[in-house]
Amino acid sequence: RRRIFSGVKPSGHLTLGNYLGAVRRWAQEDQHRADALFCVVDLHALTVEHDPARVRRLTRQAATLLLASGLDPEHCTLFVQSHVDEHARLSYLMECTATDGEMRRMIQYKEKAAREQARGRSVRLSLLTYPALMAADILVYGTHEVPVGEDQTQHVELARDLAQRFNQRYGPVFTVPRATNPKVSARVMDLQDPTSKMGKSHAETAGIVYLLDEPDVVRKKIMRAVTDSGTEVRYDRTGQPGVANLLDVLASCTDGKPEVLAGEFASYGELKRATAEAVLELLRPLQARHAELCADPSYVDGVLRAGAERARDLARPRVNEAYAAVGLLPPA
Ligand code: AQP
Repeated sequence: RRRIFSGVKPSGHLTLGNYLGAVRRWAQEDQHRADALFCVVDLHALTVEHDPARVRRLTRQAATLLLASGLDPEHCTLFVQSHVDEHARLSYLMECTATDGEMRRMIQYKEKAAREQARGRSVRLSLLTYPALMAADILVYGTHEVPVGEDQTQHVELARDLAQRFNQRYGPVFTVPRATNPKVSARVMDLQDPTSKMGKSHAETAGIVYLLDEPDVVRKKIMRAVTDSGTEVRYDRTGQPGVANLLDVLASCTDGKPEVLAGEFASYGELKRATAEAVLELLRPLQARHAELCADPSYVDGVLRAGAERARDLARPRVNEAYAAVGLLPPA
């Protein structure tokens, strides 16, 4: 059976971008067609300055939101990365496989390192080596497919390269994975700055729709979205990025085509109203289910405990094999 792995990082509250770019597909398609593992990748949240209590809270919240989005423990394995030691164990071998230059070329590293420096903070070494841990997350399960938004594709490609290089050097230990992106909404843009992606850890929150935003807040954020000069609703990602982003979101929520939807609106205001309603429609059941799950924390704990047990059992033999393959003496 094909294996799928993907994750979310508890570096902020989950956004509409996370949902449309990744989580929705995990729930609606991936868990039903493959052996799917989904993970709250908490170690990755330590790569920038963080508040420990907040990371702990966001980890639980992310797991709860994944369940509220429809991940079903009967159909997939859901767990927290730090509960499965094998990720960190394999990460070291990935650091021994990757090169310094490869890591420094990652777009996300360049962007996030610049952001940390602009805030007067030093850049943690783990921000640079992040893709090695992410490669370990993926490769440790013999993953075939990694369903992600566009921003993570470069990291999955690096994981591919590392798997191939490792196999060439030491023998065929790893499956070579590939990234898959959704057709629409692979990159949801910030409503206030439609040339940059909607990111959960950004300091400016007016352009970000969080999955747990109140309906009034969602409406306000979408109605205040930056559009472009002009009045005609056209789908033009470079010429009219703000309008195109709204059309993409609407298309993604309603299963339509952005080019076709463009012809249905006479003004930006109408487009915004329709988009806000479509987003609210999408969030309503998810928020209701989230509230139910919050009332039953022992259920969430049980899911995460069972998920980590299964993940550990799957991961351990492959990490042991990789350790032996590189020449480490197995314990007697
Ligand atoms: N704006 C987006 N549009 C489409 N997909 C997106 N994803 C993230 N932002 C968008 C996808 O959501 C999944 C989980 O993301 P992540 O937790 O790994 O974080 P990230 O990719 O680093 O982006 P975030 O959410 O904006 O977090 P920060 O601000 O901390 O970097 C991934 O599949 C991702 O592609």
